[in-house]
Amino acid sequence: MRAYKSAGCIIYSPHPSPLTREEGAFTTASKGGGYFGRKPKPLTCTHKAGSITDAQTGVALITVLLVLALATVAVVSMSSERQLDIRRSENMLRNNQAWEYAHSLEQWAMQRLQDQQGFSQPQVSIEENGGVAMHAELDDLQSKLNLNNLIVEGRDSPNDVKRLQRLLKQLKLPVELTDAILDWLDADSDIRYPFGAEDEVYSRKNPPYRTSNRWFSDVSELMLVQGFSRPMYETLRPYVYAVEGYAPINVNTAKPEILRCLADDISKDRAESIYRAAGKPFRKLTEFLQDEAVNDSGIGKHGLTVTSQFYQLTGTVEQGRLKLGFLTQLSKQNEGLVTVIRRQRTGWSHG
Ligand SMILES: [Ca+2]
Repeated sequence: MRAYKSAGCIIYSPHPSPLTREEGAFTTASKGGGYFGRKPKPLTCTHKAGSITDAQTGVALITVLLVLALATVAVVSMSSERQLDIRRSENMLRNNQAWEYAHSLEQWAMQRLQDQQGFSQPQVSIEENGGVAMHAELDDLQSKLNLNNLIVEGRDSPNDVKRLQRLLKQLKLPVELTDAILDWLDADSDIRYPFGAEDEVYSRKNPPYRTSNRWFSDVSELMLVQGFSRPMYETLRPYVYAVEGYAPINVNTAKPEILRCLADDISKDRAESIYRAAGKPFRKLTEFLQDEAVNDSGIGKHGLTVTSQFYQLTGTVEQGRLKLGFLTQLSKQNEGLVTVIRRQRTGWSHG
């Protein structure tokens, strides 16, 4: 066996090269073996105690890198959570601020209604220096048809059903949809022939559901009524609304499309003439019925009025990356008191 020096340490070669006799080669001829010449000195490591080998250095380096990697992952993870917390808090703060602005728009609308300023300026747009943009529009709901007028005290209201059918025909929608709407509203489970629908129809849908059998709480319920598609709903939506109970049509604010539904055979031109009647705004219903544009049109006094109780405020609040859409229904009592009867969010987005 032969020893070599390598990197400061003496190692033994597993395959020693033959030694010459001068170098002290081992001879097998000698009993028990022996050495010629000098005997190999014991080999010792030349490193001092506490010194680090290359292998140990590598292991230590890898350990340090691993610890650093783990620490980095932990720090990044904590940083991400803090970022989310900050963003969540910011969203909550801006959400609360946006609703406060929406409430201020409601106050604007309520003040307008209390002051009886009419609808000469039904829209308001405000842009603040702080980067807040607000827009709101006040509408008279009673310029449209209330879907809940179709059933009065548990029974069909023929005049109001006829008005809805005329509207559907005018909008080129199937008049037969009225059957399913009435079944949706009425308390019984009897299917109207031929286009009605009750639980046995809706329970076969996927997912299954049941008829409301009560007033519409929102016009979007129409999407659940048998026969309605989204395009049909979108076509009808601008002309109908839903408040609990019966709400007559205000002839002072009704659009020509609604005035045309008040009787059979009212032409588009006739409806325009009624809409532009010289006597507007009418203070009494008799004034409307006796107006030159109306008196021989076949329009009766049923379900008509010259004042309104129900209004709707539609608005948006934009604040930086946030945009809030809302809708508020307002009720004005005879004594002028205006209250919020319903409030809902119609849209919400973060940039
Ligand atoms: Ca029913």
